[in-house]
Amino acid sequence: MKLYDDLKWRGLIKDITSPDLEEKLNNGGMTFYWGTDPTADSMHIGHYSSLLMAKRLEMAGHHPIILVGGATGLIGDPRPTTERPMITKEEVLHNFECLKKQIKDIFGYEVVNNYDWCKDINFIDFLRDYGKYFNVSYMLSKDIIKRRLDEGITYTEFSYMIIQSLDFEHLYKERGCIMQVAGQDQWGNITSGVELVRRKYGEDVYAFTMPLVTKKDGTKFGKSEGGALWLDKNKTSSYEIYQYLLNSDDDKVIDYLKQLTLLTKQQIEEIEKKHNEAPHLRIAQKKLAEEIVKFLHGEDGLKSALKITDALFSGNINDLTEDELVSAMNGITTSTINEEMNIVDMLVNTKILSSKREAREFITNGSISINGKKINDLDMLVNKESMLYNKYIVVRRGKKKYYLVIFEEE
Ligand code: 383
Repeated sequence: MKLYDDLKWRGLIKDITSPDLEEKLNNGGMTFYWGTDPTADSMHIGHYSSLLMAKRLEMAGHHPIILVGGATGLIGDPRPTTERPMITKEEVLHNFECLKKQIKDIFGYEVVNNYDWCKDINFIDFLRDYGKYFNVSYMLSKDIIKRRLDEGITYTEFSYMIIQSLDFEHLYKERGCIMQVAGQDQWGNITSGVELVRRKYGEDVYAFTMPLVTKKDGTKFGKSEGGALWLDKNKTSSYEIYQYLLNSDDDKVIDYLKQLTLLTKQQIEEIEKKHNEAPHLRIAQKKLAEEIVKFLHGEDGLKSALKITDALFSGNINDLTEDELVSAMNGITTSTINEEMNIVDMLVNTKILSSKREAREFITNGSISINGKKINDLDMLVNKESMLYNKYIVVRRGKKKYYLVIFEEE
C-alpha cells in the first residue's frame, strides 16, 4: 500500500496544506521535520505517536529532522486557555538534555536545537527580517490566538508563531527541509511557517497534522489518574504503561493499533478478526500493550511488566523485586499502621473491610492473603515480621482487590 493510503487508513492525517502532498508523500525523498519543546524532563505518550510518524515517514524513504526547541521552550507555545508559567533557562537546558537523550535512546535520532540559530538574531534584525512578513491580522486570525484574546495573551507568547516559522525557514534554507509534521494543535504554527517560506522565497513547502488520539469518551488518550504517561521508565513504569494500554476500550483498541504501532495493515486486520470473535480474551489490547512497551522500554521492560501482571493475577507477589513491587503498588489504596496488631483489627483500622464481623468472615472464607499467603488464623499478628522489603504489607482481598499497608513506627 502507498504511504498516503496507509496513513489515511490508520487515521493519521488530519489536515494537509496542499493536495500535492499525496504524491509527494508517496514518492519519498523529502526532508521533513517534527519539533517539540523542552517543557518537561521527559516526553509523554502524545509525543510518542508523533515520533512514530517520523519513523513511518523514514521507513517510506523520507529524511527526518527532529527538533527540540531550546529557544521556543523559553517562550512558551500559547495554549488555548491561559498563559504558561515561564520556566527558568536552567530548567529548559536541563529538559533539553533529557529529551535529547530520550530521543536518541528510544528512537535513535540526533536532534537539532533552534536556540543555535535563534540566539544570534538581534531584536532589530528580527523585526526587520521576520516581523515584516507577519501581518498582525493574519496572526490574530489563528485559532489559538483568537481563543486567547478575551483572557489576554502577552507579546511573548504572541510572538511564538514567528519563531516556529523561522525554524521552518531556517531548515528549508540550510537543510532543504520541505515539510513539517505535527499534532493538530500545531496547525496555526505550521501553516504560518509554510506562508513565511512562500513569501520570502516564492517556494512551496508542505505540512500536515495528525489528529489527537482520544479515548471513547472523547478525552485525550494517555492521561492516567496520576497524570501523563511518561516515556521515561523512572517516571512511569513499564507495568503502568502496560496496564493503561491493556485497559483500552474494545471499540478503540484497533484504532490504537493503527496509530500507535508499526504493525502492518495485514497484521492488524488479523488481530481485529480474532478480537471481534472473542473480545473478552483481550488479544488486541495485549498486543497493543506488548508492542508499545517493547518499543519504549525494550524486551526487559516488557518482561517486567508481564511479570508484575502475572504476580498480581496469581497473587504470588513474593517473587517481585522491590522496584517491581513499588511499580505494582503504584496507585493502589495505601494506609499505614504504627503498631503490632491482630489481623482482624488491621483489616478494620485500614478500612480494607468495614467491620470485625466482615473481616472474620473474609478470613474464614479464605479470601484474605498477606504478601501472597492465604490467611486462615484469626489470631495472626501483623507486625514487623510481616513486612516485605522492610516496609510493605500487601493485602489481597478476594481475587483482584489489592491494598498496601505500610508499617510505620512512631
Ligand atoms: C517548536 C519549534 C518548532 C516546531 C515545533 C515546536 C514545538 C511545538 C509544540 N509541540 C508540542 C510540545 O512541544 O508545542 N510548538 O509538547 C507537541 N508536540 C507533538 C505534537 C503535539 C504538540 O511535541 O501535537 C503533540 O506532540 O506536535 O502538542 O520549530
